[in-house]
Amino acid sequence: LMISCTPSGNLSSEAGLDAELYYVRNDVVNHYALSFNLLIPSETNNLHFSWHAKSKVEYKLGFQVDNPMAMDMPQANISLQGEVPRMLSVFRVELSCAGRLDSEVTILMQLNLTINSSKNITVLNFKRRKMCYKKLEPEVKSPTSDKNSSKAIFDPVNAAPTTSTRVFYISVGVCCAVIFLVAIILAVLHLHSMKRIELDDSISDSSSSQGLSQPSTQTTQYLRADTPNNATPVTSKCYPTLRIEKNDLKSVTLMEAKAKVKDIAISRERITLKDVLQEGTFGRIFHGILIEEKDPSKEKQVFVKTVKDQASEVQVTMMLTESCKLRGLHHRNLLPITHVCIEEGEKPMVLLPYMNWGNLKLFLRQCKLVEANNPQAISQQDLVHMAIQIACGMSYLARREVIHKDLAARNCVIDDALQVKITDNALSRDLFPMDYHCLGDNENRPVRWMALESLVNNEFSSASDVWAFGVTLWELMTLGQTPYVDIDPFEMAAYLKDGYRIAQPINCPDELFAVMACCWALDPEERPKFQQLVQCLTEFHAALGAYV
Ligand SMILES: *[C@@H]1O[C@H](CO)[C@@H](O)[C@H](O)[C@H]1NC(C)=O
Ligand SMILES: *[C@@H]1O[C@H](CO)[C@@H](O)[C@H](O)[C@H]1NC(C)=O
Ligand SMILES: *[C@@H]1O[C@H](CO)[C@@H](O)[C@H](O)[C@H]1NC(C)=O
Ligand SMILES: CC(=O)N[C@H]1CO[C@H](CO)[C@@H](O)[C@@H]1O
Repeated sequence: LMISCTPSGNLSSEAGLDAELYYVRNDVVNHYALSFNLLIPSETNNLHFSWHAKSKVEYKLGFQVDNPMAMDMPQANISLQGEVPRMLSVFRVELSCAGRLDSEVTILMQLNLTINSSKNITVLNFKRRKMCYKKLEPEVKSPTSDKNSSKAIFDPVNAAPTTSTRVFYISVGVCCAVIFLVAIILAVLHLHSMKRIELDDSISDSSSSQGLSQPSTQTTQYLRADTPNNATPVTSKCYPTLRIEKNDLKSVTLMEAKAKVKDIAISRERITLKDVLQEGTFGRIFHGILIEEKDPSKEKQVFVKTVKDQASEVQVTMMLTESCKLRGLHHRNLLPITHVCIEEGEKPMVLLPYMNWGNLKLFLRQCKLVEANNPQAISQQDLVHMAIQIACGMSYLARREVIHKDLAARNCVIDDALQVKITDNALSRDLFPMDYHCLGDNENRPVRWMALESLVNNEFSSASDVWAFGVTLWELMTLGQTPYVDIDPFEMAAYLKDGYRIAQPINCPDELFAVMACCWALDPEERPKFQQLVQCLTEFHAALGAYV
């Protein structure tokens, strides 16, 4: 008896690189192979198993998925009960995501074997994991990128009732894709002709306009890039178009960004993704589980920052670069990157230690909702305690001469002990688009958190971080409101120059507002240092305790 499968699920003949994984060979069960819980790439929809038996072996086949909402029950193209063929044969198991939610799904295939009609049953459990995503657009990719799986789906002989509806959706998807493709090609041609007239420089022109319409160099992603989701960045003047971010990154390439994090790279096998915590246009934060390298029975909870299919190379580069802002720093109020996963063919992932109440801004907003019914949900003293922790973390950064440049509640996280940690701003532009603006200079910046000298002269220092701390303190006291919400971002500099600042929040004590106002002194020299802020807030915190 022999049963084998390639780890990625592809047929070995087409993959070439994948070694065949033998589960049963010469009647011996390979329990080691069966213990693997292999991850299959999200674009792989079929597993192919090879098998044959020298004598009479009967089998029963069954499937289980742990999340039926995310994945339909797998379908095999052999009957669920029968005899193992005597000739070497291949059977296929179709794993299709339901497209209803984002989740990692564990699939169990159970094969019960009875040799020579004895009473002795051998139970083989094959485990696989696959990441399923909510379907936002018609499935375009699988029929084009994976010819074999599309053949299977379109095969009229094997077509089950459910596959006929899928055929319909896929046809619609293909039609949409073709229409989009034609539209994009026309647009690109139009752009070309316009630019030629303007620049009369066809060589550099063709490369730049190609870059705009096709952020990814891989042809398989091309169709995806044309979907409506991605159309907005192309037309919008602001982030996330290509050129702006290049500026931001000072032209770091993806290769360079990956090389910088090689030493903290880990294998994808060690990461299990659970719920999506936050989601933007191209980025996502998952709650994940990381298996310890030395002791696989030990697990650690992590945040996993990653990108979706439609993210461009520049967006990926930016996520990796920005994630490294606090790398290597150790302080109880800082949350630096711990690992990355940059395996070929997988979306890069950035791992940070988990904090169970998540993003501070979202947490504050949640408190605001709760506060309507329960005014004592979170006390002023708690909020001041959070501010002290942020000031402590920032004081450490200032001593190490690290300038954060984007301190805000959205770039902090919190846990159930009300412990607050400052983290980097990777993906924040995508997850909190309302907090970033570009002022015609193609750079997307947290305008409402920026000191005047940063806005006007692009000057950043610990003193400009102090300004942002003042705004963050205001965010805490207002439970996550947007500062300067009525001011046009273009007017911010003029408004600040004229001496206007955000108003004192209702219920915010004068002493506390005085602390914020000091942080917004026009002259950077006049602003308090973080060490002074820690001291002053600690005294205020103690005084609040005395009143209660
Ligand atoms: C295989 O056998 C086990 C135990 O005998 C049983 O619980 C399970 O349902 C069987 N699976 C299939 C697919 O028949
Ligand atoms: C099942 O599918 C595989 C691969 O697609 C094919 O080689 C095999 O002949 C099929 N088996 C049956 C019984 O249809
Ligand atoms: C069943 O199979 C196992 C191993 O294949 C063997 O150790 C055991 O003796 C068998 N039992 C019977 C009743 O045949
Ligand atoms: C294009 C391609 O990869 N075709 C393969 C599809 O699967 C069959 C077996 O079912 C192979 O023989 C083909 O080479």
